[in-house]
Amino acid sequence: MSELNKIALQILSEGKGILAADESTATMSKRLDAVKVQSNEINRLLFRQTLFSSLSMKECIGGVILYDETIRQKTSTGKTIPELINSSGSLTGIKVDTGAKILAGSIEEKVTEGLDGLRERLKDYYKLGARFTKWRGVYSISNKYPSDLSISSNAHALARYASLVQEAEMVPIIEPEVLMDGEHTARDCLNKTSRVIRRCFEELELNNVDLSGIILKPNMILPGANSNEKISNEEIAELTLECLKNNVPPTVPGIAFLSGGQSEIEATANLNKINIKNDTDFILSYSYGRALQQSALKFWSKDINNIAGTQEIFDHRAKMCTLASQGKWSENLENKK
Ligand code: 5MM
Repeated sequence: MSELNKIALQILSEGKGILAADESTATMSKRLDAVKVQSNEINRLLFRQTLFSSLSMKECIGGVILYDETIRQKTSTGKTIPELINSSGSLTGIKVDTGAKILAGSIEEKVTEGLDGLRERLKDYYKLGARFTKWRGVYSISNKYPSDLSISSNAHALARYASLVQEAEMVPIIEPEVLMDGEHTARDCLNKTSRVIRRCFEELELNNVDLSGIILKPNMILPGANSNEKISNEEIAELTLECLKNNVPPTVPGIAFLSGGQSEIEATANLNKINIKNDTDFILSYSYGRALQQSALKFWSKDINNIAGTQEIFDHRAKMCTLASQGKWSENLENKK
């Protein structure tokens, strides 16, 4: 078993998942504006360190993805944020892409940037305590998108990123996110996500990436956010598993879904059903941003010094997600806080 494979398995062991707290300053400011808290370095740190020092970090959160600002911050007791995360047995991850920019040659689509100088930045992040990384490609769905250009440009960048990360002895999370926006059906989402993921693996193999030392972070297969189609958790689970079985090589140890704008309960219920129906060898867990933090953020915004209350809300969410990644969640557990 390679060191990278061990790290990937450690992050996703025993139902544990990943807390995606890597919102860029622009996105975090949007989240804080929405709950009427001023977005400054101190408040961003306060909210995040509140989550990172909660009880569920030990039992539920195998890894936390940070943004550049946070990995360099210290808590009031002088610990660095990676030290705080590691103290509960969780691993520190870092978002290393520099964001999705308009793709030349395609009017509306985006390609994720950040390869320039990445080898040097990775050395720095390793010294700061990171053991895994994240890069997110975004794809929109419509009758003409995602285009072949967007599919191949993002796959190429993801693969070059992954190869550099493994060279730096860290585990790359590969996040090809097919967005939920649109009126498309779940079948469309299945077909387009399948093409996207297939192409990513072609490029990863071309770049000699060790597939046993990565974590895939895909979207679930869902109808578009503006579609009239209503499908059950059961169908979502079946389509999602079909997509993974047909397109992800079995050497990949773990898959951690993004929540992509689903509510906390939807993201939990769908993950639970996927695990109940899981007939693959993949570990199927979560790497949620909004679906882990939304309620905690709302509560915290009412009194940013109520650390224990905020942690209680976060602990509950993390526990529900960890149960879901073992297929042990049920709706009535939501009320037993
Ligand atoms: C937490 O949000 C991440 C960063 O977004 P920006 O770079 O746009 O600020 C994002 O990549 C996130 O990790 C994934 O999209 C998953 O988050 P959700 O909220 O969809 O689970």
